[in-house]
Amino acid sequence: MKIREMTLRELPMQLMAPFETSMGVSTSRRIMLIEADVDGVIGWGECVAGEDPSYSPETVETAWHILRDFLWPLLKGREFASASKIWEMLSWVRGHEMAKGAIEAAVWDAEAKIKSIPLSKLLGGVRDEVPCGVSIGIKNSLDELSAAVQKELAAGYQRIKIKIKPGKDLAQVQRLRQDFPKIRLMVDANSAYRFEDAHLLKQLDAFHLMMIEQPLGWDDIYSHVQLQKELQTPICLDECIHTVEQAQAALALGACKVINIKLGRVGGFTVAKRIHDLCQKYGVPVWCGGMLESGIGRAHNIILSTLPNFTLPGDVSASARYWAEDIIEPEVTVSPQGTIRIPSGPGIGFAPRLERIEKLTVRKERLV
Ligand code: OSB
Ligand code: MG
Repeated sequence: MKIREMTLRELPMQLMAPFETSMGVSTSRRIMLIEADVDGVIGWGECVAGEDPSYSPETVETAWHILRDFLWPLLKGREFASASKIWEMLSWVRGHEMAKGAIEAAVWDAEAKIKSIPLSKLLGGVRDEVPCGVSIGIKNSLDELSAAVQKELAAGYQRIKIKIKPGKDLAQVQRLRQDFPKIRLMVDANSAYRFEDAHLLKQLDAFHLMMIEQPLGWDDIYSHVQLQKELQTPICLDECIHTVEQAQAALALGACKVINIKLGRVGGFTVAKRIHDLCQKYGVPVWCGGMLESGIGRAHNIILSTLPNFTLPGDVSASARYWAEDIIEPEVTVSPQGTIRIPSGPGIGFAPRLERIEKLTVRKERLV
């Protein structure tokens, strides 16, 4: 296989509602897409880098720069046997996982389309539907939060995650446990706490949370080891895990009992699968995280979630929760049981809506 050319695009898309986390408020996304022409077949990928470097050091601008100036020159004109070789071809570039993951995922889509099989089959997926949860942003009042949870439960979602930050934590969880005693509930702090807050985080043990996601520093595995010793609630790492080696360290040292895998954060399907396999060896379950993706990235997340150790509901939810109109056909929908069916068509199985994508595009660069 050879990548003949690739096209980068930027599409501004307005979110249905502002999404608040401990890092700030998002009202819109700069969606970045990649089309890779592999032997004449187009594969699609989405770069999940943010508008700012608050979640990870990468941004849309750094990803564009790295893709155009460094990753494309490493790929241009080179023959490779399968998409599983792309990660190694890019290894000269350190970090920049979101930039790498975008092109890597596009080539996986293209390979599955060349072979006329669903991408989930090419990857080794075992599910024909995946369980879904939702991630709910920080709200101004407890009533508003409770109503938001009620709405998602009514839609069928199997687990609720709420964002927390100092001052918006214990009272929020307490209220939800009072209103919904039995639901599968978890919290995500996006690194808003320090180890010195252990006394506060310990109080969360009373509420039977499934897990607490990324309470401490984004690159601080050591402090999570110390904190997990103090907590009954399982810690789930998100921001800390960019590589198989970091996953190995976290698992061996006991920094967490769950890992959230995001394709972009770990540089694509090859590393995502390796982390998945490693967690399985440790008996540690994984779930698929989200980055407020358009339908393209969402489709990749759904497919990743078909691997056997994705046993917990992920942050993979319906298009309509994010966008008035998505850029794929059909849009992603969730059943009343809180599941998404895996499409049976080749590749990602959702068709990019080319006309709409073209209309929304504000920047486009073809690399040949
Ligand atoms: O920490 O999981 C996170 C969104 C942007 C950046 C980081 C995170 C999130 C979410 C939203 O939680 C998940 C989604 O619904 O896509
Ligand atoms: Mg998270």
